Amino acid sequence: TARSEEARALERARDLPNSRTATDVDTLRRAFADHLQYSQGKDEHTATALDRYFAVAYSVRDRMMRRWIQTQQAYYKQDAKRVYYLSLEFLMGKALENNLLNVGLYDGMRSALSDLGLDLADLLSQEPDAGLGNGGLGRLAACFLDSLATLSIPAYGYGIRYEFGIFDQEIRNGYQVERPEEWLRFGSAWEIPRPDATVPVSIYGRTEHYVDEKGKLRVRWVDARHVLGMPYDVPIAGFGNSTVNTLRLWRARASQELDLADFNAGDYLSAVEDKDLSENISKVLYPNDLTVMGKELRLQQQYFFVCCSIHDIVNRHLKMHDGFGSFPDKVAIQMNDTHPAIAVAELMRVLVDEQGLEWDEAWEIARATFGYTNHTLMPEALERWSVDLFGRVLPRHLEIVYEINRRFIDGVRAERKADDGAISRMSVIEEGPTKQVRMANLAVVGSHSVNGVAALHTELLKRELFRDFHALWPEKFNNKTNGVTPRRWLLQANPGLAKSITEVIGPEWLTDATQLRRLEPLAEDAGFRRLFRSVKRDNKARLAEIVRAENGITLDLDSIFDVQVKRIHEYKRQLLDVLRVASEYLRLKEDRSYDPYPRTYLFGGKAAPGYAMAKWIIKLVNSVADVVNHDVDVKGRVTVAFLRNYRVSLAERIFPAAEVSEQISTAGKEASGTGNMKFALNGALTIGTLDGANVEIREEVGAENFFLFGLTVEQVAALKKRGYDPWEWYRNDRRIKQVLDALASGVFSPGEPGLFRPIVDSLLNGGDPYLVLADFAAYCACQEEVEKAYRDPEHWTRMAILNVARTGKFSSDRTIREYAEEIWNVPPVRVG
Ligand code: IMP
Ligand code: B1N
Repeated sequence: TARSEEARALERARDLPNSRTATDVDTLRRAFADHLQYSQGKDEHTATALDRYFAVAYSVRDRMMRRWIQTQQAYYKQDAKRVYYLSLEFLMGKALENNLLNVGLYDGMRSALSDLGLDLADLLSQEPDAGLGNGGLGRLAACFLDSLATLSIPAYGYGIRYEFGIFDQEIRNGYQVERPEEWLRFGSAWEIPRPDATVPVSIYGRTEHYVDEKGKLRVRWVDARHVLGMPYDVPIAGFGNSTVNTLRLWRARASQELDLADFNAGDYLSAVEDKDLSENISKVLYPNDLTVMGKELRLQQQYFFVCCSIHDIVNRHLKMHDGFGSFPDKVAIQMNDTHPAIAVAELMRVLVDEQGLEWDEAWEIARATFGYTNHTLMPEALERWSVDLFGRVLPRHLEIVYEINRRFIDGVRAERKADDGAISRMSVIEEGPTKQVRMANLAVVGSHSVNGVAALHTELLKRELFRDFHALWPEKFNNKTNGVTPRRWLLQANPGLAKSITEVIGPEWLTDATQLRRLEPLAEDAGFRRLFRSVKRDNKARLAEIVRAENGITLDLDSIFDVQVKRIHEYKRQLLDVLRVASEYLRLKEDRSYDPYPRTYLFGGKAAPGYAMAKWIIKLVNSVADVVNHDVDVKGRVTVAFLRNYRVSLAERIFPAAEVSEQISTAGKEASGTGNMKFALNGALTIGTLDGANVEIREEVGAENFFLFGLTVEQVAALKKRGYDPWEWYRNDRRIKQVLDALASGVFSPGEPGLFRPIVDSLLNGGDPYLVLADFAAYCACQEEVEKAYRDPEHWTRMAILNVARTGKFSSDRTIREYAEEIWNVPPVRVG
């Protein structure tokens, strides 16, 4: 056939000498030289560091291309079952170093460049972070992509190609200032636009019910506005195999022929202005972590990327299959929280309205295809759309949601499986003054699997948020404890430790993290402990260099590096941490004989732009830092720094340097946490509550290697039930009274005495909903235990090594293996 003719000719053409495939050092250097010349159009006089970065990136990308095509061909030829991970966030960070390591080109490229007098590390730093996410949920999606490719699972990520990802955080006078981050200003080396695979998307308009030629009652969506979704594909290479999967990100483009053509010549300019409006859909990531805003544009984003993705998935299926009988055997779709939950209604619309399936058949297919992961119990993060807004933007989907709900409720009623109270709580539509669509209920009803992200979180889901659903469908609920990729978070971030580990136990841990257990005996090896400490010290020095350059603060490398980095949120209790630091300061001031072990407290994290209290917490950390760092009385004992613009690439510097990991959320509030895992994997010891995955981390590393404090979920509930009055704690605990009085009187805000009233107020008069005061004393006592342990360096190092050795469970490879086997039923497809 013509195609195989073409294939043979292409193969012959590719076999000619070229600089794009071979991986020896000389050819890598040739590839770099060629890309500098032919792709960047630069010579050694005009090339910038960024040009050189691009030349390296393109050289690596070339070497991923064949594998990428072969992987996709293998999936096609084997008609493999695919997994589609739908997520509004993918917090990828930088790609070059990760790709170099995953495809095995790191050492070769470093030598190739060093022969040219170039330092690979300098070029790596040129790449902007792809910050297409807020925090844990988005970074989890990125770790999952790495594990999916490494486990050879046929998988695709689907999301939005935001023009602006998470904002760049500046600190001015101690306050957070947000600036847009133009990560695409110089173009991306990794994305490949696929205009040929563009998908039309409808929004607004109305529905028409009609009878078709066969006399069947059908519905069409008319008078809609149209937008186009253009895919940009990013290759995702597995580690140590030949798999290259695809992350497909959709960009909104104005639909010229559909809408612009409707305007007559006189309206030309407004027609072109209108184009901007449609393209707004993929402009910016909503910067809220764990709060929903109910904005129309956000609903448009959700539907836009879901519509494009479902269209793509259905098309790929129809290319190989005649109908939808085998759809759930060939397709698994995982919804990352409820942000893509409209997919349930969209697949129903496509199957019923467009493909002409009967409702019951379509519904069975949809349920068997979808899985839903819940990531939080926080009420402010539960997505609800007013029926009004929903019906205006997505008129047909509202009808479908009503129909799904009607059939669901009729079924439950008919089988007498729930009482009226339970039914109204499970209804997808919340009745009341303004009716709302409950996206979590839609996701539960429309999926065959609902999972939480840590054992405790899943138990609370079953007991609280989804209690009625759990009683109805207990078999639907399951736990998948989160994980992180050991490639980025140990091999890449902490090359010193990774090398030491590989030297003693070999490289198998990179794809089987449980092998880290073989380090356990090394905890008793004084030589290994010395090596471990020297690696940690080098990492502390690397981080200290950043803090010196950014904050102008010189860190004491002999001090304890005590770190809390994560989004700023009241439930995460950065306040508990900083209030204790402030209290330590006051104690040092009043008691000249108090001699704590020198400690450096590092904070980092972004506040949602509209979250006033989170912004006050940032200001407080910076103010405490100003006072403490400049007071000669405490100099050297306590140092505080707020690291601006916490992001994936900075995190890669922070975790390896940390010694104490602060995981101090109010019990029951943190669904899992993943930063907690990255710290432990890098040998930091956790001070933490029994919350999220902390519980399982403690189980793995052993209670004696974990600093536990604070109220449990049950104790929190009991205290609240009894009636928690923070004033009691204020009156009865001298340290609490002292530090809150100091805050209120302006000790930490010289010249602005009332500045921190809002914080004191929220704790004392606002009811202290996250029990900062109730856990304060226990936290302080536990920190004394931390200090005592640190004073014995051999003992501390033993504990740290055991933390590394025993955190293999928290590899995202384990998590993904569980999803693949227990939810998706997808076997791996080996490539090459
Ligand atoms: P995709 O799923 O549309 O991205 O296509 C994946 C891969 O399937 C492509 O890279 C092709 O190699 C292969 N493929 C798609 N359509 C055909 C076909 O009609 N014949 C042979 N291979 C195909
Ligand atoms: O998801 C992470 C967990 O480790 C964290 O504990 C959890 O807080 C986080 C709405 C969220 N849950 N919900 C969100 C993010 C953005 C948004 O617009 C909610 N993030 C989490 C991974 O499981």
